Amino acid sequence: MTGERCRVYLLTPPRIDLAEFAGRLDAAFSGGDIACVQLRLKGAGDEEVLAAAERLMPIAHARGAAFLVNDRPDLAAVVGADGVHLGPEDASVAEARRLLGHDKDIGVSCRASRHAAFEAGEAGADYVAFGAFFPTTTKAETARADPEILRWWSEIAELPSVAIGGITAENCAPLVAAGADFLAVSSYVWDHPEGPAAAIRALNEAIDRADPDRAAQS
Ligand code: TZP
Ligand code: MG
Repeated sequence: MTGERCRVYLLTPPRIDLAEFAGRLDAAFSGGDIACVQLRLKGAGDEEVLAAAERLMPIAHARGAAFLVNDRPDLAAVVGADGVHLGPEDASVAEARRLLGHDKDIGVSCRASRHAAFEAGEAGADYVAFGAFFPTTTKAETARADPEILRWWSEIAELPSVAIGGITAENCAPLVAAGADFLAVSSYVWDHPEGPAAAIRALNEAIDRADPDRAAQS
């Protein structure tokens, strides 16, 4: 397997205490490479999302990470985020593109659907997300995906893939080996007994162990 090294894509917890969480996000970055932070606050009002983005986006940018907003291309546009992550119940790629323009990243959750991934690619998405690969309590209703979908996608498409759902340093190797470009993680990082930096360190070590060829090339 060759290509760019697989990287960590970090989701916020669904609910946060903003002042406290800002410190935890900064701590996560001290554990090593994080490509992207997705603000994923469930049940939050617009003001809460906007305030969180204004506080957290500079932390991500200071470490060279992209900052994406979940569900809401309109709010992503207001705060000048780097993009948006869309699920099936959210705006279309076309609508998000209209709001965000061509320089921003639009990711689409395709669950375990090859058809959805084709459609997202044709609609102009910048990445497709597959999952959940493992049981998760972070999202109530999830499909279950097999790592084979990552292998299939990496063989037929140029568009990067994001693997999501219950991913840990202990279970991620088959996803990396199958060609995932990013591992999206939430509870593993925020619930890690040794803290978020230890979790990010363990994930990056696991990624490099799982694919030493790609690690060496990057
Ligand atoms: N979509 C499928 S699983 C999931 C989402 C947003 C949650 C991932 O969180 P965790 O805690 O890493 O399982
Ligand atoms: Mg959504």
